[in-house]
Amino acid sequence: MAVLDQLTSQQAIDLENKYGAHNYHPLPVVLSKGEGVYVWDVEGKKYYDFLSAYSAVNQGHCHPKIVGAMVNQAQTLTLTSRAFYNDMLGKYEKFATEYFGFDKLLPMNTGAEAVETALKICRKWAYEVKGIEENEAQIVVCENNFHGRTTTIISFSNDPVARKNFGPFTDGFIKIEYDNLQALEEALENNDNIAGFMAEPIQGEAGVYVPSEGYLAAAKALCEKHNVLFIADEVQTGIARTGQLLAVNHENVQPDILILGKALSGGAYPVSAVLANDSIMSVIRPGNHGSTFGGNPVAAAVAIAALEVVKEEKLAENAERLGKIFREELAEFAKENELVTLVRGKGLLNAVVINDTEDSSTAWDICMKLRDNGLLAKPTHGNIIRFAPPLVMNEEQLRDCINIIKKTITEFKK
Ligand code: IF1
Repeated sequence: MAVLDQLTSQQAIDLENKYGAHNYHPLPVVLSKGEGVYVWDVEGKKYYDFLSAYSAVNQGHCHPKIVGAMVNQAQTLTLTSRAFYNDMLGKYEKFATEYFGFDKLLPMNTGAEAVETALKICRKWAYEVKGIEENEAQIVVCENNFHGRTTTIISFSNDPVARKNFGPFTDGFIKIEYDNLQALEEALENNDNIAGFMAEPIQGEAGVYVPSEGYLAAAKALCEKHNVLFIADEVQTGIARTGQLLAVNHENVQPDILILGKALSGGAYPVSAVLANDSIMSVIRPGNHGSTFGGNPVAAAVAIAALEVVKEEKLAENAERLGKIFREELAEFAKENELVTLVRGKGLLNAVVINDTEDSSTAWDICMKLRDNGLLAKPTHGNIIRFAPPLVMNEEQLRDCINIIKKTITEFKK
């Protein structure tokens, strides 16, 4: 078999199993093409994508404008490193800072790198601006968080599978209950060493857990009162997914540090960023931080196009409108179907909680049937199915998908 011969699904799965590290347990479907809200497997079967690469593909698969910008830039200049200037990065930084309302942007590639970057900026700010004694800074984070997979980030995870046997871990983090303002207040009070509070505006991996209304605004106010930076990890919730450009916009909150990734490129290329105002970002000086690929011209061209698509195609408004229909329809369905406990979410980041024990395989088995019926979704922790289609979906397609979901669950037998 030549390396690039067309494979069957089983051949592709066998190759990954034999030659790839086993760090994932994918749903058995092998995709070879995508367009808009659809993907196709190698046998030509068409599916609705209800994962959107964990919300990276908000703009839809292979968006022509984004791919066009990428191809065009790839044929011109791909990488200079930051040892030299390139003629795209500054344009992108101006565009993106004005777009999100910050003074400065620091470009990286993956979400985890951007989270690491935010933590480093926060600590340096604590020592050089807030005046915390060196090595004493602490950052408050939330239980059941997901911020990525580097050693520092898993240091404050409480997922045993993500952590076990990867220690020793990084110090300097305090974990509090999510959506609990009193816990935050207690952590901030009587502790002058707190540098920042980092949270996901909606906890994704925890099962699309939407905090109480007002939580983010009140948390931001508490941070201000205690001179602590409010760090929003919008890697998954950002860029129109929840029905606003950022999930913090639902509560009119401007974070001190904003972390973006995933849909910043529309899924075409790894692009992440940290945004902050000058008073914070100015602690970063030459040599403090960087990346070979961060801020490369292809990433810059792709990100500009991806952000333009979000506004041109009114993706936030669409997510808001379709999200309401999705939750209304499935909440109705949950009343009559005993397998569905509830549906929750915001915009087009939603989850359906399956009525079974956390360790049962029901959610997985339903996802297999959804696959058979032409819709791809993935279970998360605790028998929950996440539903997050590309935001370029239209109402007719959404209603078609709701019917597939209802039919699949109605016919499902444990
Ligand atoms: C995997 C979940 C989603 C993120 C937030 C940073 C990152 C992520 C809020 C890191 C990444 C991913 C990565 C993916 C699974 C996934 C995920 F199920 F684990 F929770 F999206 F829902 N902050 N989320 O959600 O970004 O370094 O991956 O670019 O397999 O690890 P990254």
